[in-house]
Amino acid sequence: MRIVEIGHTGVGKTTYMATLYGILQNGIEGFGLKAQNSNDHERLIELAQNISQGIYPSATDQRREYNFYLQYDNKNIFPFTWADYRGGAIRETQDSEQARLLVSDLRQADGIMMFCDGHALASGDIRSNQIGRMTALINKTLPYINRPISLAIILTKADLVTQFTESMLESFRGFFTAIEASPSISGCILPITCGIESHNVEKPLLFALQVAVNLQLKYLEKEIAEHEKMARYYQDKSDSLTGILHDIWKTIIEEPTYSDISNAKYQEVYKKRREYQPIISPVRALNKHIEEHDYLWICQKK
Ligand SMILES: Nc1nc2c(ncn2[C@@H]2O[C@H](COP(=O)(O)OP(=O)(O)O)[C@@H](O)[C@H]2O)c(=O)[nH]1
Ligand SMILES: [Mg+2]
Repeated sequence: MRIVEIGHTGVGKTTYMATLYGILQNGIEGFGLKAQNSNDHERLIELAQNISQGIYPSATDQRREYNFYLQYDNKNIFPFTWADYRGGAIRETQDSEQARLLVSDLRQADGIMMFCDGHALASGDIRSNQIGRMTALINKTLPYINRPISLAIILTKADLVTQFTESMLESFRGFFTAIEASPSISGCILPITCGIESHNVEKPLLFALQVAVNLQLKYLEKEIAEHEKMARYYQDKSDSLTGILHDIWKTIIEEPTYSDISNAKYQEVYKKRREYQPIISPVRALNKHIEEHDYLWICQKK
């Protein structure tokens, strides 16, 4: 699973990722995040500890990629990659290396998190967020995406905003319309705070996860149905008179009988069901979590 975060410099991407990592060390709804690289782990934990004391990170100016394992019940469920872009990439010309990487990353993403400085937005400072450029970038990418993905718009520094109003969301209207019209893209917008007191930090991740995990479940269901169909097909064959004769002959020449093939297919079904079982309850937990909370706007595709 790949998450790409974009947003202008200084809006709070690194702060967010470190805070999230810190929170997830204790797990949420059974989910956890573990850096594959121990240096990343230490760096993120240190940043998270500082942020929780009100000490924010210094600016990053590089694209950084973090490789995590997503865990459930302390077991790795799948690898999880997180690309954190330096804000410059969204402003640069077509042929800059960073901008090229960003576009290709967006096309491969399972989840996009778009960061906007909520405080700047509330103060009517649209320019410092580069919302127009981000929207243009994403709109350029959407036609290449035909699988379910999530797009979470994160309004950072919510602690500095008394209230988010409808009119503050005006610059996102086009996005809402596009997502509502898309058959496969789920979207949401919500305010978050990172600092001594954090708020809503886990929600954008849970939202992205729900979309990705539901997709995985759907694939598995389809695979199980196909195996089951084949198993039944060979069982019916082996039950017929010609099938019985065929199987006797195959037994003599020591080759797989219809009955053997059918059994092998049933084994596959059994194996797939065991794969499927551990994801069911996490998905339920996520569904519950997402329904329970208030987003400024949310649109989920089933
Ligand atoms: N008050 C407040 N300030 C924040 C919050 N998140 C980030 N900041 C401030 O924004 C600055 C830039 O954050 P950073 O994560 O480096 O932004 P990035 O360039 O997008 O990675 C930080 O140094 C903080 O001063 C937040 O939730 N609340
Ligand atoms: Mg940063």
